[in-house]
Formats: sequence, C-alpha cells, structure tokens
Amino acid sequence: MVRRVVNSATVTDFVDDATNFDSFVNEWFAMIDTNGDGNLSRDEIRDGFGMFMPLGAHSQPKQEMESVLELIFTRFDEDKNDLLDLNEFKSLMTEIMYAVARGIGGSPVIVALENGSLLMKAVQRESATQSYPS
Ligand SMILES: [Ca+2]
Ligand SMILES: [Ca+2]
Repeated sequence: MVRRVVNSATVTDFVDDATNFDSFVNEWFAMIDTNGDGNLSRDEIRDGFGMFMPLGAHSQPKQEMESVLELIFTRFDEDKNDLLDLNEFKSLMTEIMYAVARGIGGSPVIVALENGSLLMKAVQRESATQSYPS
C-alpha cells in the first residue's frame, strides 16, 4: 500500500477552495450517477467506489462495504429517500475530507476510502500549486 505524508492543511485547503472543490464533487457525482437521473442510488455508490478505489474495493469484504453504505445513507441521506442528491453527496465528500484532515482513523468511511484517489487528488493539487523556492 502506498502511503504519502499529507498534512491536514493539504486537505482543508483543497475543501476550502470552493470553486475547485465544487467541480471535484460535480465531476465525481456525474461519474458515479451512471443512469444520469441526478441521484445516487446505493448500487451506484457501491459500483462507483469500486471503480475509483480498485485496491480498496478488492480487499474490502462485501459486508464491510454494505455497512459503509448503511453509515453513509444514515448520516447523509437527509430526506431519507434512499438516494443521495448532489447536495447530500457534497456533504458526504466534505465530511470525508475533513475527517481525513483531522486524522480520524477507524471510521468505516475512512477505512473504505483510504486507498482511494480522493486523498491523492488533494496531494496532487498541493504539488501542482506549491512551489519550493530554493
Ligand atoms: Ca442515478
Ligand atoms: Ca436523499
């Protein structure tokens, strides 16, 4: 497993850059919403996470993925229609990023995502925007 050192500012800067974060969330939402109805079903989220986190999904027992989905919908499906709309999805992504920033381990969502590209995206952004004067 590849580990990179990411400080909390890497992640919070990424989330706090609203324009950038919005397009990041929109991009993900569009990719995961495979039937294009503007809502994410449990199946779409399950497949989406598998698609973007091949390593995590591969090593992830099925039941664990289901409990992650349960946790996500309990916490973020505000109108309880068993679908995540863009705003609910954005809350989820924001929560994930801040949880990562706070360094919370052991949260099922974080465990499911820690191998994923989410963090890498923040890292890549930092590398792209930071310059190191010699
Ligand atoms: Ca959909
Ligand atoms: Ca909903």
